[in-house]
Amino acid sequence: MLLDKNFKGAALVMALFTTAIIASVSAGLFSLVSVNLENSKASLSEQQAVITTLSLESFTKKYLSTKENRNNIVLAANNFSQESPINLPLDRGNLEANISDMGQCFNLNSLISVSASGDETANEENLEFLKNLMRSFFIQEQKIEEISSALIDWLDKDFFPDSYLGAEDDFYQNENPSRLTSNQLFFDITELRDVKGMTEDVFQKLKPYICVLNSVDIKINVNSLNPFYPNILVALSSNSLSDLEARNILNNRPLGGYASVTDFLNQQEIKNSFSSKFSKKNLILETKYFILNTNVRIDEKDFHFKSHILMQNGSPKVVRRKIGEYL
Ligand SMILES: [Ca+2]
Repeated sequence: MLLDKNFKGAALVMALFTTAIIASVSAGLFSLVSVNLENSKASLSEQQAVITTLSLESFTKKYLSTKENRNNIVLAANNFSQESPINLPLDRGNLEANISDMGQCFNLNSLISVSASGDETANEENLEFLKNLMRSFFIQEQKIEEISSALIDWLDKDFFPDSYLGAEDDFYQNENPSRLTSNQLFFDITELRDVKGMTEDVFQKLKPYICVLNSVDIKINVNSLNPFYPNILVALSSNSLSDLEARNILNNRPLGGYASVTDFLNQQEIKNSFSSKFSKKNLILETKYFILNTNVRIDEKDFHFKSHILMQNGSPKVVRRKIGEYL
C-alpha cells in the first residue's frame, strides 16, 4: 500500500516534470519562431530599403548628369543649409534624403601624395591648409603640430614616425584602448578621434569643414562655401581674413555664384590675402563629388545609406556606398 502511494507520488512528479519540460520547450520554440519571424521581417525591410536607395541613386545620377542641375545643388546648398532635402512617403514608411555638395570641405585623404612608383609623402601644401584651418579656431600651435604629424603617420603605410611628434603602432599599442595605426586612407571622419593629439573639442570644431572622399584629390568650390561656415575661406586666406570678413565676403557673393575663379580672386578683400599655393591650385566653380545621404524608414526601422557620387568623364558614377551612420 505504502509502495503504491509512493509510486503514485512519483508518477505525479514525473507527469508534472514532463509537462514543465514540454511547456518550456514549447515556449523556447515559440520564441525561436518569433525571433526568426522578426529577423525575416527585418531582412525583408532591409532589402526593400536597399532597393529604394538604389532607385533613388539612379534618379540622383540622372539629375546630376546636367551641369545646370549640379549648379542648382551647389547654389541651394550654400545658403542656409549644406543639404537639399528630399522627403517621400513609402508604402510602410517614408524616405528622407539630401545631396551634400563636397566642394565645401577639406578631404582628409588629400594629406598624402602617392607617386607613380607608389611612394607616399605628406602633401605639404594640403597639410599647411589643414593647419591654417585649425589656426582659424585658435588651437594651440603645439597641438596643431602634434595632430598634423600624427595624421601623416596614421595615413602612410610605413611604421616609422616621420617626425619627432609623429606616432606609429608602438605609441597606439600603449594607449587605452590599445589600437594600431590605420596605414591607409580614412573611411570616415570619425576615425580622426583615434589619432594622437585629437580631442573631442578639436574634432567638433573641424567636423563641419572636413570630409573623407574616395580619392586623394581636393577641390574647393568657391560657389559652395556657406556663410555659416566661414573658416574654409579664413584658411584659404592663410588666416589674414577674420571670421567676420570671410562671412561678409560669402554673404555678398553674386546671386548666381561667381562666373569665374578670377572674378572671385579679383575682389579687393581677397586679392592680397590669397597667396598660398593651395588657394591658387585648388579653387573651382564646379563640384565633381556629391554624397547622397538616404534614410529609409520601413515598419518603424531606420536604414541609413551614404552613396558617394563622383563625376567621371562627364557622367556621375557611384564610387562608394556605406550602410549606417557614425556619431
Ligand atoms: Ca603609418
